[in-house]
This record gives sequence, C-alpha cells and structure tokens, in this order.
Amino acid sequence: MRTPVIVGNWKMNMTPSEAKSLLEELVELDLDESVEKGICVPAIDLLLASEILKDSDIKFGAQNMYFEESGAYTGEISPKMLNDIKADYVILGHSERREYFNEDDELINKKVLSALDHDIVPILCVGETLEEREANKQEEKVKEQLEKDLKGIEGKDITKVIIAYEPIWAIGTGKTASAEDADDMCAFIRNYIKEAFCEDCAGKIRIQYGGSMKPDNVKELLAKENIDGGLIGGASLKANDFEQLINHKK
Ligand code: 3PY
Repeated sequence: MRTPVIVGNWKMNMTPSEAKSLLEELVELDLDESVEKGICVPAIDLLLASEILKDSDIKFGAQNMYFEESGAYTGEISPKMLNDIKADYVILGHSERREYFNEDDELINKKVLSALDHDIVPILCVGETLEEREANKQEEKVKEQLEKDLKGIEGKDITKVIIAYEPIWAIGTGKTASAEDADDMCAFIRNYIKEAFCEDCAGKIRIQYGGSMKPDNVKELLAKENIDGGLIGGASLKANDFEQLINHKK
C-alpha cells in the first residue's frame, strides 16, 4: 500500500507576509491524516514554513537546490541548508526550471543524487511537450528523462524518490490530462522502474500527477491505480482548495 502524497508547489508566489498568513491558515485545517501532505515554497519563505509547520503533519520543502553543500555559487541554496531547517522535500527538474533556467538532465541528476545523500526527498518532475504528445512521443521523452535523471542511483534507495508526471501542456494552462492518459503515463513510469530497478521498487515508489490538478478533478485522478498523489500549482495557493485536495476522500 502506497501512502498518497499531495504537495503544493507555490512557484514564485507568496511574499513572506502572504506566506505567513497562508501557512497559519493551513495549520488550523482539519486535514486527512492518511494523506501525506506538504508545501514547497520559495526560498525566502522556507524558514517561515519550517517554524510555522514544525508541530503539524504538513511537511515542507524547496522548489530547487544546488547539489554542492556550500561554496561560491551565488544565489543558490544547498542541501545542507535545507537539512538545517529540516526540509522534507525538494522539487527537481520542474519543466519551468528546464525551460526558463536551462537545467539539463545532467544537472538534475546531480541534484537528485545529492538530495538522496542528504535525506531530502526529491520530487523529480518529468513530462512531455504538446508537440511530443501530438507526435505520440510522450513515452520516449519520459523514458529518456528517467534514464538520465536517475543515473547512478543504484546503491541508494530509489523508492525514496517521488516522481511527478507533469505533461508540460497541462502546466498553468488549466488543461488537465484525462485521468486515463495520466494513469497510462504513471503506469509507464512504474513499469520503467520495474525494468530498470526492481519489481518491489516499482510497487513502492510513489508517482504523482501534476498539471492543473484541482478540487474538481482530484478524486477522479487519484482513483486511478498508478496515480499516488499530486503536485499542485495554483490550487495550493488557497487554504480552502488545499483543504479540499487533501480531504478528497472525506
Ligand atoms: C501545475 O500544476 O501547474 C504545476 O506545475 C505543479 O507543479
């Protein structure tokens, strides 16, 4: 049995004062305890999240990190810094970072390995563009990303990684993959893990769907066999939506 995991991705939203109010609202919610839940916040809000969420079962994390522990890397944050504030997750390889900040699979792979070495759960995002989907190349694209991003992971615990399948055409567009298409791709990813690693690993690893998941469609998506949770954009910015997402089974 895999514990469902729903994590908000605030992206570049929420000033520290806005973040403080929303985090204070979140800790007051009555949330389903059987769902693992968390929020990945902008770097400037991390310390606030760490302080406000410390006595709640809402986990938190960053939206990016560099793979080195410290040094001359202006503007970056490190796994050691995330460890110091007890961050649980780091989102890696989000398509917005791949596209706007030129992050390639080699860099993402170093970050995934470093997160695991520092006991931070990497939420690794993979997914195809609209052109690739239209050319029926979604499996080819996702397989290539998985091969490159998970390279050298043997010897570490692959089942700690959360994989987020996020079709790029469904991100911030309001379009959602149909529950069947999303489940097919999550099944494809699970099968890849089975073949590249082991059957037990494939049974344990959690695969999220991301891309305009919201209160309206969460039930249908999470009812699918291979979808173990969601990485949530816009709908994680409102306490009421977050509550409905987490409490979708109630
Ligand atoms: C979205 O839902 O738009 C996302 O990109 C979640 O990461």
